[in-house]
Amino acid sequence: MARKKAEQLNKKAEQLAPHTEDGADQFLTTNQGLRINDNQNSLKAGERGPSLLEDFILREKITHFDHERIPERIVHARGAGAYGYFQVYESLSDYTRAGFLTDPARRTPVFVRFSTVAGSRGSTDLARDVRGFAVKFYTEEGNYDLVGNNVPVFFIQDAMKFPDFVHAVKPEPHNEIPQAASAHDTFWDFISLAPESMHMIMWVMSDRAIPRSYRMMEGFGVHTFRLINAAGKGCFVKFHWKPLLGVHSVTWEEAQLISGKDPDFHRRDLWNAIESGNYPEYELGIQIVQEEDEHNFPFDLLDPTKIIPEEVVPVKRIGKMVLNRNPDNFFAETEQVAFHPGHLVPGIDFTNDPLLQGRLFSYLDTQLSRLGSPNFHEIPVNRAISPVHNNQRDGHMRQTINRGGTSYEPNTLGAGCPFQAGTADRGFSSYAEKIDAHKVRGRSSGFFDHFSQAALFYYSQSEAEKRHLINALCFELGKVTITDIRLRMLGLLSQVNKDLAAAVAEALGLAVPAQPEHPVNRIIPADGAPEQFQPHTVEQPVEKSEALSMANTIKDTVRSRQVAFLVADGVLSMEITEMKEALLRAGAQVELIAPHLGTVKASTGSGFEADESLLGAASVLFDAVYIPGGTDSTNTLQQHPEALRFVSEAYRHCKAIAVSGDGAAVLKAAGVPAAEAPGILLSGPPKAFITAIAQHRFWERER
Ligand code: HDD
Repeated sequence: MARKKAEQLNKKAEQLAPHTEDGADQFLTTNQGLRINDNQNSLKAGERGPSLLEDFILREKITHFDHERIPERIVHARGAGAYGYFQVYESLSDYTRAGFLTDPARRTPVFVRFSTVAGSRGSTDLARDVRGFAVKFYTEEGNYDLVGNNVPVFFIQDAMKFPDFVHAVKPEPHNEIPQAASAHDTFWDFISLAPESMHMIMWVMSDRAIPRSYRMMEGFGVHTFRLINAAGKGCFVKFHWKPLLGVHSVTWEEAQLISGKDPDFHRRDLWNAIESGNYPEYELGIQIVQEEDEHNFPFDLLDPTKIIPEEVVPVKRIGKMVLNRNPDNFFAETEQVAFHPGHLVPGIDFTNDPLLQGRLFSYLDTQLSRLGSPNFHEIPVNRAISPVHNNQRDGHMRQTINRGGTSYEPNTLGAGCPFQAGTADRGFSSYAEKIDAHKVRGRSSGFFDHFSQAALFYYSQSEAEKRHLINALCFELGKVTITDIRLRMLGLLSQVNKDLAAAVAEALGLAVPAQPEHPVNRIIPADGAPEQFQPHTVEQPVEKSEALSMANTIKDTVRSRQVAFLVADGVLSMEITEMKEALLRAGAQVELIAPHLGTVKASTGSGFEADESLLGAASVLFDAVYIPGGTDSTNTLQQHPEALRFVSEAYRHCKAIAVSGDGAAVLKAAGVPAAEAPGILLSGPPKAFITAIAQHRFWERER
């Protein structure tokens, strides 16, 4: 029902329909439409004889199978996608002439793909990593792709270094170890020689790199882009996605456990949320900087390792994206979707950010090897909903049948068609930026403050977030086997924050080098660089930014949160029903976990069906735990090692736990110091539990 409604509202869904196949109630056929009468046996010379070469049905089937795989993405190979729509709240015509940003009546279909960066297609969702957040807007003026991440900055400033960076973070080339992890020598060797990465390192060592859900993370366009209005006036813009469920993460221990219990955790979460009508929602935000203010910041707007603090330029929320439909086929849609920062619409343009400039080459190029043909735009998920007419022809797997005798322009034989579009006809024209410069291989001197914003990020974190960040660095650098690399990292960290460096040094059993060796000599051109190109720090306009800490995020909803009820035979029925109803009303989801599957006998009534057994379930897959009373039930749970582990893990991971009556005995048996502990509710109405779950975590329990 929900799917039907979403489809009706969406031009993209209409366009996909004729390409969508459904075998229900249909005969099995070959790819040529021939009905097959035996799909179990190959054609043989006698029942015990050899197979015959003439078996075209067998050959077609096996040939297709042999070619099922395509190269995975060189980065962002692991991902999950969904369809939905975007709608702007009010016209942004002061800034841009992009139709989807100026017409509040328009619902623009979107396809979004979330991803990790380093791991292979089959790797865990819970790697410590940046998450990709790529949005394809199927606008009426052509496809617009906002290919961003859940972190607002990047590791490097120039695309020239991207292959080196990716080689360093990917599994090491001699033994292909480790998978989907940055905790290894080559990554930290590279980072220790690239001080420009320090701001990004703060983000990826923070809990932002282990999100609770794709639905609970921010997205950023990262680069400064440009908006252009109908009068041709340009301004700079940074794009933000703000999730309406708030920004939340799991702990590193949880992430590692989830990787074993359910490596598809994020993918499953996204899928289930959409199937159950809990549509992920994000507001699009923009930070606008007028051209005349370009140089009024202590950093360069073109430097992708810098943010504009929200306290300096507020984020204006301009519209909402809702994801309301899962793809029908993972390969056809999520795997074959092709994003490209160069897919632009009139009213939006690039800046000279040197990272962005390199990306403009890379994404088109990579689709040619990944999808195998310049006709990848004809794959249904990639097709624009606006008409496509040009003189590009032929190539592998061409699907369009172009009519007419001309495929060149200008022409008279085809009456000059297809013809160019002027601005009034929504033709794209590049922003006429004035450029008068020497051709150089170099960077602006404004790019060399590598530490101030890293320090700003660290300083803006809550105590718990700082602790997690330090622990992450200790974990990662602990996996490094070369002492020199660790020392270089301590040198760099000490330039971000002395306490941070000291804490990491202590865990590594090292001392912070007194004179941190400046590794910059390794990254500047062989001819050396003058003083202003050496790393330096510049005072920032703010000391602290609230927006950088997840502690300040929205904590007012339990919508789609997963709550485990631990129950056994003899459980008090009333205590289940009352709590369950309250949680469901608040939008949470409940699963009954019992020592055995099937019916759990209750104190009264016919009992309850268990959703999972304690053997199959795991606390890390839930947001909160409830233990209803009932002497037999709680006695059984107290004797059950998996029940005790469930509870003690939930406690260690700082989740809300509620008990009723003698449920408290289970906490005691699990070694949970219940009295007075924040987030542990020994009695009280369901409302108190709901408020506690909405808090996400009680980090104060960590100490
Ligand atoms: Fe990239 C994929 C995001 C820098 C080259 N990138 C890719 C995806 C995301 C990003 C979300 C996955 C898209 C999908 O789901 O299909 N990339 C970023 C961001 C960057 C960035 C936010 C910096 C701000 N990327 C970057 C650089 C280069 C690339 C500097 C090369 C010069 N990225 C690629 C690629 C990929 C890609 C090789 C792999 C698969 C693909 O493009 O389609 O072209």
